[in-house]
Amino acid sequence: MYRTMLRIRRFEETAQALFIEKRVAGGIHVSVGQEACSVGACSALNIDDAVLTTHRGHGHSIAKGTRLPEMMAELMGKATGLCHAKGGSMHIADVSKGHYGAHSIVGSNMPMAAGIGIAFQFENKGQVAVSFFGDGASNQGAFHESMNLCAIWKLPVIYFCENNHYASTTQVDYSTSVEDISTRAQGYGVPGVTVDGMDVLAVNEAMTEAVARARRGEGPSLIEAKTYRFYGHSRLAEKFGSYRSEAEWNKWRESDPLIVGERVLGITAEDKEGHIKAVEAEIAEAIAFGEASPEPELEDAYEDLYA
Ligand SMILES: Cc1ncc(C[n+]2csc(CCOP(=O)(O)OP(=O)(O)O)c2C)c(N)n1
Repeated sequence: MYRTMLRIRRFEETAQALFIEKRVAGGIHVSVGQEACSVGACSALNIDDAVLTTHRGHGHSIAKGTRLPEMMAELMGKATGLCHAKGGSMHIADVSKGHYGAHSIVGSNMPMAAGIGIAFQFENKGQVAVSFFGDGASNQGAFHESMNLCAIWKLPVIYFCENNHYASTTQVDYSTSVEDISTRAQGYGVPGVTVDGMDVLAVNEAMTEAVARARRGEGPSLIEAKTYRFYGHSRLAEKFGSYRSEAEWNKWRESDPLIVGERVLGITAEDKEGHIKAVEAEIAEAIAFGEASPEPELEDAYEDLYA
């Protein structure tokens, strides 16, 4: 779990640096600070369970098992990218790993998870579908409509809210009618729980319970993980300043998921050094693969189209 959190951290910081150098194209939203959510949640899943992620989805993809080289190539707009350069950072998909796409329209992946939940229930193989979303997305109609349907049909769907306290620059206290988003589950007769989203084990424990419930045919759950993003909303937006204070930012840095992870997972200084070395090698390999890969051909634009 520690290695995967570190892998996500380094992948995203590297992708951000490459974005500054214009070697990564399009938009980029990093989830640095939220690694315990991705890893705690996905480590409770099997490869054939489904995840549907958001515009801030690199962490979920890596935690679900997506390989770094093809992911980096996708961000760099190369033909060898996971989606042949048609997705980029915000639309990564890797169905071979049960990753049914990063979706940039806020809230859009919740009804899709419900749809996959219907298929899973029909096939009856005990698979679950997980929708990751932010605090802002919990105010979307899609959240309420799809949770109601999942509840009445007892679909194996898990709603995983990463409450990082801001939707772009709008604070959750301003935009959201409840203190704990998990309490909204009560309105649909669904279990809801709030956990420390900086603690990978706390997240994993809540997720393991929700997965077991879904596999038993008892329907959906809502998990709210309270977390924080250490960088700005997107691209190179400021870390703090116009909409959040430096003091608040510093306070959350004390519970950096990697620091908490070292403690709760019992990582020694020697372990840490080994993990850092291994991850740096993986990142170097991913960059080299992306750099060496060809650009897509113009005629490739007509492939992968469905009507
Ligand atoms: C339906 C829709 N409205 C607005 C946007 C523009 N937008 C992109 S990300 C974002 C904020 C989302 O906040 P939240 O759901 O809390 O996720 P976070 O960015 O904090 O991970 C907005 C408003 C969008 N992509 N889709």
